[in-house]
Amino acid sequence: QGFEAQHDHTPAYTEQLGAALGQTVRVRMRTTLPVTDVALKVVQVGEIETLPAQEITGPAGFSGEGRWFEAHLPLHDQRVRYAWQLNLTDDHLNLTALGLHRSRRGFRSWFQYLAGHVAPEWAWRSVFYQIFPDRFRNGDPTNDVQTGEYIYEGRPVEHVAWDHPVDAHGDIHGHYGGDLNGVTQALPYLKDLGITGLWLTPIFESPSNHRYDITDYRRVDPHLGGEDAWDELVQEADQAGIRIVLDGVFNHMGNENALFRAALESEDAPERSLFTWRDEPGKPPYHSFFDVPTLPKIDYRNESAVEEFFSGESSVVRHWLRQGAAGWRLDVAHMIGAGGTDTDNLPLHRALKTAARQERPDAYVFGERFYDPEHALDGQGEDGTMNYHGFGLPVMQWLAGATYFQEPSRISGPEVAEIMWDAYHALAPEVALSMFNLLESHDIGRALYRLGNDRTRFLSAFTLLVAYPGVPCTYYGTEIGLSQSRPGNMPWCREPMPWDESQWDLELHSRVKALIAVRRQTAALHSGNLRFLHAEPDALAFLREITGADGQTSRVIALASRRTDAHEVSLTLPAGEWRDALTGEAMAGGAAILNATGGRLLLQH
Ligand code: ARE
Ligand code: CA
Repeated sequence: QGFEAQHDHTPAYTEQLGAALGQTVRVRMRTTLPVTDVALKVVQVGEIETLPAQEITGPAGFSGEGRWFEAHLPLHDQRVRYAWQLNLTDDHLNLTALGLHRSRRGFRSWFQYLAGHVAPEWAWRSVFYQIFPDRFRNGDPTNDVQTGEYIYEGRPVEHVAWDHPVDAHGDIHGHYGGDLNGVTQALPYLKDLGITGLWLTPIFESPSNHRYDITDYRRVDPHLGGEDAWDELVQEADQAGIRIVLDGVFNHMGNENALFRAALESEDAPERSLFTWRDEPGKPPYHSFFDVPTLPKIDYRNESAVEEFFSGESSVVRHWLRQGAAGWRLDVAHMIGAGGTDTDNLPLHRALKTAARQERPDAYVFGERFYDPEHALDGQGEDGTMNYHGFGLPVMQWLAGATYFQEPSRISGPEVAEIMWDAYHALAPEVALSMFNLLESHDIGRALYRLGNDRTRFLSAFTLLVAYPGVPCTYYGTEIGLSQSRPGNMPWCREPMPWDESQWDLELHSRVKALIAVRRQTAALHSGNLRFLHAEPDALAFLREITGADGQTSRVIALASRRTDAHEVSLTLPAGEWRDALTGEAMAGGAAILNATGGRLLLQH
């Protein structure tokens, strides 16, 4: 009671992340318990090895209490699980990622170290902005798709005026004319907002407005400004300190792609084996994404597909990293493969990642996975995944009282905290920090809309977004209050961005900007650990903490509520002086009653 013990991945406690297989890493723990001695327990093949820990002087400058112990963690496997054993006079306790316990708990709660996994740490410090190019900004009207310019899925495409809201025209056939020239023009705006990363949904030559049906993976769509617009964007973004992650559509290609055309032309075409063929009534004669005929599935049992997209000397993955992209988001990552199960296909994902890292050592590669991603996150494949399951979906279900399908869903604060905590500690810390966090996207309803266009509740959600472990990404237009005209997911969540500032929610914009600034300035939010402090049906709070090698500790508490009325929450703040990041209000550690409405961030340096 009242005793504590601490170990985590931060510099004071873990000498280094990403050390290579076969090396040894110094790990430390601190405790206020009256221990006689401390040991490190490491899972070795077939047994648990118990290694001695030496008492050491804590890092200079460390102001917290307790004695420090250090042990040498041997990296004998890609993932090493370990826990601390704290021996007392006639008893012992165990310290795992879940805290202090009398029993040693299951291995899933032990600390984990990934040998040789180099995380893209720049992404931890970044704030991303998702752009759906056709809808963000029209920088060059001369490259717009014209009405009737070509036929797609049996219907002529249409040019839609920018001020025309998305309706039936906005789906698939409607092109608003947004382009990369527009993104370049908006860089000062994005920089001012605090954005340092962009995720662009597909930009390669394609007939639809979403461009997930790629005709040519090596050409930037001329309707987006072509390669010239890309080169200019990359250069100017670099000047503005903004990196760009591209959308890799590798599970399927577009049915107008030359490879697929050739495969259709003759039964003997070598391209036939890039696809899988079938004969089922009512379905296309080949496997495709959700049986959509325009999206034939690529079969990676064919080595030439692996070469063309991933491993080859000038593969698509390598090509665009050479052209200035900073990483890849893998569309339907769980589907990309060679016909087997998702797990069978993991070696292919590792090959993709290896190629990307050879080309750019800090390339950020993350997969789109709506559900359980743990098996794919061992550090050798994807750096992280889109964090729908462990962040965006539960947070929004809690705040909105509905899933994004508008199904009612009663989920309370303690349940959300449990779902998030469970998803977090299942991953190695540097993987959890590389998860791509989002509240919304071009596939699911806009967060603001799902929250009844209520700015207060939205700011609660956004507070959680900037404070939670992982890489925060906000969807274009969210910051100025862009919403939807009717319920549902796509296409309603893809309204064009209004550039007439009289239509903006300027109050929202300044709050979002302030929260982004706090995220960018606060080390604990980039790479700190996570501990939930409090959860009640309408409110929750967690702590992020980092102790540097110099012993300096930085702490942040995020507090969020789903109520719109002034709403008080009782919390026990860790000792020391605290300051509200936005209002500057000072408060002392200990019992506190705080108004949680709209979300808050409290800081301690
Ligand atoms: C279009 C229309 C749809 C229509 C569909 C079928 O917009 O209204 O139902 O055609 O005719 C892209 C376009 C979409 C397009 C689709 C097919 O962006 O607009 O749909 O191609 O032409 C699941 C997958 C997830 C996937 C989503 C869409 O698991 O990986 O569905 N997301 C990626 C991209 C999409 C993209 C594609 C895949 C295809 O991000 O933008 O679509 O390349 C629940 C379900 C999930 C489902 C999720 C979201 O959670 O359980 O399985 O995700 O909802 O809908
Ligand atoms: Ca245009």
